[in-house]
Amino acid sequence: MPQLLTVEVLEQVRLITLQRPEALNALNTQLLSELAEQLGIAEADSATRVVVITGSRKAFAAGADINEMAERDLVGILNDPRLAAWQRITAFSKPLVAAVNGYALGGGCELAMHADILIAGSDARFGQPEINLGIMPGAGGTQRLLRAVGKSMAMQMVLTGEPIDARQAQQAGLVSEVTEPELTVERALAIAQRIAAKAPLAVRLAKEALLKAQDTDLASGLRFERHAFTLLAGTQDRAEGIAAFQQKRQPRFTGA
Ligand code: DAK
Repeated sequence: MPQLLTVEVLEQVRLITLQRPEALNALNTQLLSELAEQLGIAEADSATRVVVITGSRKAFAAGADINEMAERDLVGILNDPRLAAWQRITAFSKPLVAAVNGYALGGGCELAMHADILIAGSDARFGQPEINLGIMPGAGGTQRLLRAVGKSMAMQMVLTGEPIDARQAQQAGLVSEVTEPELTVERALAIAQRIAAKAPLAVRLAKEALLKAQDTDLASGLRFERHAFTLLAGTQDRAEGIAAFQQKRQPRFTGA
């Protein structure tokens, strides 16, 4: 049973809420492991189409647990069990939506950037303050942030450690929508439910193709897109989608 997060199954959407309020959801090994485990369960459950992850009104997550980090020397970091958890989070193949209120700092910002879609409350703060601790981002913060907000803003955020607010994050392209803080989860769930009604294999391949755009050259990305597009021609859901359009009715996608 997870102890530092809760999971609600809302038909085809799972809502994971980080619950470590006494440390502003700082990602200690236990919380990160529970999160990775729950994503594994969601991955394996064919009824789950989309996952939404959120924190509290005050903090999505205030970073890695600094007290835990203080106990790790170089060898401890090399053998850090959290690395495996981060890899499992990165490998999650279904759509992941983050509903971010309050602080998303350090590893918390990096976790939010693992999401495919970010919805932020107007009070959200995104930052990579590791430089203030004499370290630097270690869970993709330099790579994903630069791709999300561009070089100049990423450099400013990582080198000064100063966060940006929700509006700046939206202008830079890090988040797609800004809501009133009390509506962030609701909006994220509504988006998740919309995606959940689509053909799962098309969603999965579209996600994979979009992520390829971040880490490959254009020709390879286009080749992947063509292969993925062609693969979908073999699915029943494609036939259903086209038939539903022609018969002027809603499609019923099954994932086959
Ligand atoms: N770790 C542990 N405890 C934390 C914490 C954190 N990151 N952030 C907050 N807390 C705790 C505080 O210590 C405090 O606990 P008590 O003193 O009450 O026991 C409680 O949460 C409430 O925090 P504050 O009293 O400080 O609350 P404020 O509203 O005054 O300030 C704040 C909120 C978010 C501005 C402040 O708490 C803060 O600056 N927190 C630290 C933020 C930070 O520096 N984050 C980056 C951490 S480094 C890696 C993967 C990941 C990483 C590295 C490597 N690999 C896979 C290799 C990531 C590194 C990081 O994230």
